Amino acid sequence: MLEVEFETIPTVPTADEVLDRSLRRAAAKKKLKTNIDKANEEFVRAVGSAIHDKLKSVVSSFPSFERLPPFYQEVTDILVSLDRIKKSLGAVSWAADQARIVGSGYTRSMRSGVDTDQKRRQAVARIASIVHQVEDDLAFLNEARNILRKLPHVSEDEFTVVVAGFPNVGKSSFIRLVSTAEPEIAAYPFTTKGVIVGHREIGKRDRIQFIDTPGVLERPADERNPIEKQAVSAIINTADVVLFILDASEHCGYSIDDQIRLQDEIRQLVDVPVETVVNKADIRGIEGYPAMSTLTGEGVDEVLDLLLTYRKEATQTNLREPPQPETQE
Ligand SMILES: Nc1nc2c(ncn2[C@@H]2O[C@H](COP(=O)(O)OP(=O)(O)OP(=O)(O)O)[C@@H](O)[C@H]2O)c(=O)[nH]1
Ligand SMILES: [Mg+2]
Repeated sequence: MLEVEFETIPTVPTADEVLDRSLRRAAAKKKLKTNIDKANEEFVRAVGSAIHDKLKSVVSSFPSFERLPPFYQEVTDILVSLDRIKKSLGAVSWAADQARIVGSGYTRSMRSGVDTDQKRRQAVARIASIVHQVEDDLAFLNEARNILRKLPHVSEDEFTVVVAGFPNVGKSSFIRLVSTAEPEIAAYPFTTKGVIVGHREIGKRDRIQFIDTPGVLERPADERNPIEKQAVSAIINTADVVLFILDASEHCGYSIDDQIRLQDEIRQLVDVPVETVVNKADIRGIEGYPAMSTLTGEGVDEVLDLLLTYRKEATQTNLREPPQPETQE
């Protein structure tokens, strides 16, 4: 399983923090030298290399986005812009190299006979200006880090049901009933603002992954907001089966026709099965679709059983392993 390491990205320091820390370290080294020229030389070399190391460690604390699963690449792009992250990482890496180059250049220039105190001050000013040039990049990377670390863990290996539909139709109510996830439920649209992951144990050793998504409106893809775009990305990139929930009561605030059009769009977007069920059947059902009510619990087990039939098919076709006998579960 490819682990997504967003949670382990440490806080990205500000430009001033990078400078203060490196100057303090270098000052400690300078104290060890008794000859003033040697001390200045050591100081400048140490500042350059401390800044180099710190900035490079910022860059390497971010994962290489090309190697992440497509869902994480897309969501990163939706939430913080992949291009901007790459540009900022490039700028910080450049500053790291420049700091070391300038540090060792000044170190070499401190021959006997030159005013090494003056050289030291010039070197520190040059290096500080390099670090300040990437001040905005460091601040942006810290914002990105704060957003990315909150993304849920989506496993690529587990059989995954993605629950989709218009806002307010009862997606989160279903996820709450059948999985470990505890999404917020409320009587207004866009209660769920990001992808939420839960699990359900199947037998003793196995589990499936349930993904709750924000509601999606029936409108052109480029008009969708970032919340809807995350939902579409999860549907396209993570689902083994999509559970599309219709609200026939229209209590959600949207017409059945619009909901069916969205369902058709999603069927076109994915290669996996899309199972459509009608929720809020305690108010109203539609002929021809399985019905459930997350309020009364009616029909929910049947919907789960239906989803699990896809899991068996996926197990047989993907893994080419014989299904486990039912009696052992
Ligand atoms: N009568 C009835 N109400 C339901 C049922 N399921 C959900 N609701 C209500 O519908 C509203 C929306 O439920 P949520 O589960 O938050 O819907 P959602 O699809 O996750 O909504 P978003 O996150 O906004 O997209 C809440 O007021 C629920 O109590 C149901 O089976 N019957
Ligand atoms: Mg929800």
